[in-house]
Amino acid sequence: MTKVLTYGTFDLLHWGHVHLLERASQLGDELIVGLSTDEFNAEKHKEAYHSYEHRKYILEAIRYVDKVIPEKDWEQKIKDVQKYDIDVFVMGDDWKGKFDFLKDYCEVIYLPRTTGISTTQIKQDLEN
Ligand code: C2G
Repeated sequence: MTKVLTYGTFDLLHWGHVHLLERASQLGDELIVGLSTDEFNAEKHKEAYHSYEHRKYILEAIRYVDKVIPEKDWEQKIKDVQKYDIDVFVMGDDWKGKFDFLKDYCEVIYLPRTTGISTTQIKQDLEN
């Protein structure tokens, strides 16, 4: 049983997010998503449109996602990898290199980020 882990805010869920989740799920048998809490988003200098509970509700409806856990801080990843017996850690390659410390605990894969879509772009387009 290969277990995959990824993290993110996943606000205003769009096809770039889903494409990441789809590819991550194809790397194993179970995909766990660490979803940034509203408080952690503030630490990331992000303000999500949807609350944590609503973003969790949406993610749990996606066929590629098996479990959603809260991402509360930058320090929890090693503990999460050990707690959930993770084999593969995945992030979009806008994070390339940032989580290489996890290579001591599991495989680390950065997938190409989907171009042409982002939550920021959606917000900007809707403002105009
Ligand atoms: N992503 C993507 N293509 C896009 C937009 C996002 O592949 N067009 C990927 C990102 O690379 C990330 C995931 O989708 O792997 C979630 O993106 P965000 O919700 O923006 O997450 P982020 O703010 O990058 O938080 O500890 C890690 C952080 O919580 C990551």
